[in-house]
Amino acid sequence: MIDVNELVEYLKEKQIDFFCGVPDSQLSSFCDFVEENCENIIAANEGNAVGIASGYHLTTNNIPVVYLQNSGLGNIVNPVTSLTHPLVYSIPIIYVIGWRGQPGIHDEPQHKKQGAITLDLLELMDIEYVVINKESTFDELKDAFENQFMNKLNSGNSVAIVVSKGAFEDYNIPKSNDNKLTRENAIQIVTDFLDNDDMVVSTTGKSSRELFEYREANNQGHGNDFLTVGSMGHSSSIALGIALSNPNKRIFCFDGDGAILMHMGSLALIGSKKPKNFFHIMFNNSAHESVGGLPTVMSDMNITDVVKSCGYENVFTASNSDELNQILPTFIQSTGPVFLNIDVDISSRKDLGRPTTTPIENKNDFMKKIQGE
Ligand SMILES: Cc1ncc(C[n+]2csc(CCOP(=O)(O)OP(=O)(O)O)c2C)c(N)n1
Repeated sequence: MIDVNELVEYLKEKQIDFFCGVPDSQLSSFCDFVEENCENIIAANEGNAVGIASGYHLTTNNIPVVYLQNSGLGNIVNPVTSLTHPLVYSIPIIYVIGWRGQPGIHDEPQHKKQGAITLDLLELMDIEYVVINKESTFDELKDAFENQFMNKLNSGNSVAIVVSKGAFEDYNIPKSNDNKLTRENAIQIVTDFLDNDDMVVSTTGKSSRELFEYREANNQGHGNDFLTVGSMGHSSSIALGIALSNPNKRIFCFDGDGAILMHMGSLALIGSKKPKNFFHIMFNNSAHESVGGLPTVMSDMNITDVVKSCGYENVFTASNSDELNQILPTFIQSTGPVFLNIDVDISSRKDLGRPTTTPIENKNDFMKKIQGE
């Protein structure tokens, strides 16, 4: 295992002390450490991080570090191939990549394909890499830097540390906000207000898992819910596609603040298309709770102003269960697109399960239900 402190100190000696990225649970020690001890920007999405890192390099000539879960590789393909690649501007970046879905290690379905192609993708993009795992030592990683990486970086190429499960020693910073309502409780309260005909598209991470468990506990089946297990940031677009072609059904998007920020352009499209049956709910902990709880910039902005100026018809907010229970009857009778911000704390149950049905079963049940079979 590698001590993140030792790694970061080593990088700092080389003037590598700028970090930017999107947090990942497998990288949580690393992300927590740089958040507490370094110049660190938590980006809206991974492509955004590559852009910021490139800007940093242009003004300092120093080498930035971009961290991401491998599910974010898709978001960096464009800036890696058309901005930082040696055939274009040749901007060196060190990537630290959490390897979910690593072949041979059990993981969730959304990680399988990305896990299988992670190293190939890096090769295709000409990013040289080392894989670190539980057995790896700092000296091995240091050797890779000295003998492989530094030459590459100094000639304008990017490199990657691909991080298997358990490769970093534990490091944890406490996270909290002032809210009392849990996301799980808020999801349960909202779900209790829905009719049997209402359809839900829930976002990536623990929101979908909490919704799944609540349906299970209530014996409601899962046909009303499309769980966006991967594809972070796209649940509102999926919900928009559904809402536009099913104007007679109410479509609820259960979103997260990190997910909304990741692909915020979707808000403008929803506001512009104005589906009357679109109900957008953001469970707002201003954090990436599902992957360790580091902050998003949601607390620095006024989301209600943003959605209003995007063209949403109505906007509501609730900060505790009483307010939520009071607002919900009006909210669900409103003309969409309508937005509800619910402030929630940064926590989740330790024993929270994962969907026991497969994505294909989920899709089939959902399609049956929405097509009225
Ligand atoms: C493209 C991409 N990047 C990163 C991740 C890892 N990831 C899964 S859930 C999550 C945090 C989601 O944050 P938010 O939407 O605020 O919901 P919360 O977990 O706080 O409820 C992240 C970063 C991912 N699945 N996909």
